[in-house]
Amino acid sequence: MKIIQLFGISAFASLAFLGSCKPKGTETAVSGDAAEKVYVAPGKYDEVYNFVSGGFNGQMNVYGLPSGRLLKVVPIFSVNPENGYGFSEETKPMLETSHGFIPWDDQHHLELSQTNGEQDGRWIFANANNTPRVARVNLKTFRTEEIIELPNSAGNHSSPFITENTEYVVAGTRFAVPTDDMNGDVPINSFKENFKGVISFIGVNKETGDMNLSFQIEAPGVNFDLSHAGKGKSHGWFFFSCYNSEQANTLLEVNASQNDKDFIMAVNWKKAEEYLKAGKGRKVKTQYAHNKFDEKTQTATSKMEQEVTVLSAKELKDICYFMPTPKSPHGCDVDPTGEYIVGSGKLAALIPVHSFSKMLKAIENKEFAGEYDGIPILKYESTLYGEVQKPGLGPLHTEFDGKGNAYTSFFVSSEVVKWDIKTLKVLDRQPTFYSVGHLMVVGGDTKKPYGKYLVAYNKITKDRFLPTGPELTQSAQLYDISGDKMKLLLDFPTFGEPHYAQAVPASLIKDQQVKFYNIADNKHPYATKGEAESKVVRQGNKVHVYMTSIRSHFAPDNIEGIKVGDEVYFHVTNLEQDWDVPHGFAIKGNQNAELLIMPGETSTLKWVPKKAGMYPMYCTDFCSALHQEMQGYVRVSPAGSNVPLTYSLNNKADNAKSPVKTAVTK
Ligand code: K7E
Ligand code: CUA
Repeated sequence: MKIIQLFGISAFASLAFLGSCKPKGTETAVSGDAAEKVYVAPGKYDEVYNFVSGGFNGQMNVYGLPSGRLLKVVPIFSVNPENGYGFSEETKPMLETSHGFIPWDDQHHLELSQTNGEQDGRWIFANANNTPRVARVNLKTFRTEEIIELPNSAGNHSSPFITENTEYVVAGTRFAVPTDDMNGDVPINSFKENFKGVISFIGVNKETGDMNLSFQIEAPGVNFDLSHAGKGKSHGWFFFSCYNSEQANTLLEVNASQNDKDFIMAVNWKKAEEYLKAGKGRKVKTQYAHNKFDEKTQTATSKMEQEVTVLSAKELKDICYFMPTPKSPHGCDVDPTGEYIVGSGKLAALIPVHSFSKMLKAIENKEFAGEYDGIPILKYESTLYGEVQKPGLGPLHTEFDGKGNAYTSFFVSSEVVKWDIKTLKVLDRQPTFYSVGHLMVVGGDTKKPYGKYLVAYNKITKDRFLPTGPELTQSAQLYDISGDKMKLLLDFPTFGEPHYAQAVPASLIKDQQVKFYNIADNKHPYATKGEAESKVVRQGNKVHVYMTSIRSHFAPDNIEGIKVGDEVYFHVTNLEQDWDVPHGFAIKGNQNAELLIMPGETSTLKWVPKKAGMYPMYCTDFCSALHQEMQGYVRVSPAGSNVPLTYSLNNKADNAKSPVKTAVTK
């Protein structure tokens, strides 16, 4: 999110002072023992996994903390040539949508699965902002296993936040849009009649993690921005910040900044469940893709779903309530006890803290200030616990340390501010370099934060790293929050544009890692479980190569008789049964990317040679001392040629032991 542009327009003079400013004290900000605290000696492990959203690179990046070392890039919503995600035949279906195959998205928020409000290390969920989707990544394999598209939505921003037992992953639409069963082909200025803000509840299977779109709630047409689930005493509720209660459809930086207060919408999802059971939902015809990667076949499938059940917040009076919240709230964060709901108004000069118990009372006593599009508005004073006064400028996001403290990021005044949740007193402030967006405390949005570290994900890099042309690297900063005062420890560069992040003690995840796939369990329809089974099969103009790879050769490695006009599928099975021995596969002229095949896995590269010639293929991953010998040839003849389709391995003129075999033709 490029908030800075919010403040760029001079017509909006009252806000001109809010442009980001460079904090003083860059040099003195780091204390003496910082180096010691982030030093992870060679051969030693980091203490924490940090999962960082990739923003406009569509991926998730995994760092070790406190070192800030990059461990892995996990492709989720964008194709990744490095390992063939979205390029191999097996993974292409993961990126199917109702708009067809989409190779990219904008990934903002991540949320780890929880049990009883604590991290359980099973899955991490990710949102796609542009073409609304939610993904689930398995933390045993660090692979994206499932992606579900969201109908009736656009700009899936307040997502993917989860309930305390991962009952639901929840997603609110940022753009209000006409629902899919309405004609979306309407004048844009019919916003007020036709546009709705829909919230999706995605159910998660406790054992398998499988997602399904359980129901949606149709709410007024506003921009839902961020959210968090209630926890503990507020379990059963969900909270969404929204802006544009003005319902502007143009020049939002001015027109959606008119109202003194927008809202946090409280959703009673247990109540919504009751209405769903009672059949109060409307079945809406729509189309959305549901894509799953099956570990047994190592293949993804994409299914087009046709219907979703929608509950109307307007008709079912008691599932949604609006809590007025100053100045276009962005972050919407719930403290570890579930009592305090913090709204961060991007343009506010204070931080309002709502009380869950006061909210319940206000609902009971009908302390309403009116209605907004049929939804009751609670009185500001009735739900307000208190306001943090003069905290800084441009609050965005808040996390918690489990010791009664909150940490809020301030974009405009470029700082992290620590304050006491009960007394609402500011305890400490530290500059960030520069203009922090999201921040994250390890476990900071769960019932039991781990605390210790805080990371600021900054929007502006300026002078922090060696310059690299017009675009500078993205920047994160690590703080020690174990003492009374926060201490800046480290700068580290990040990929894409990080927004939210999650982190978990490494001990929860590191010992559950899948080391390789058991070849005996490989149910891929084109698996080749031994070199002797390798073969080539022609079916019309389709040629299937059942190929194996093992240090350091392919079988077969000589193929002749491919013709121009053929579609060749290299199904490469990696026969290795050892940790971290992938083989790669690429062939001259392939118009996709390499394959990177894990031990015991089968992956498929589609190759359509355009002209006759000799085509070398090779392994791209340095797998042994003789990796450079891991290569072969494919001979391509003109269409209609009568060169027979043959294949071989180790067929030398003076060695008849490995004869050339003729392809099976079906
Ligand atoms: Cu960048 Cu959560 Cu999309 Cu705030 S959002 S920074
Ligand atoms: Cu296999 Cu290099």
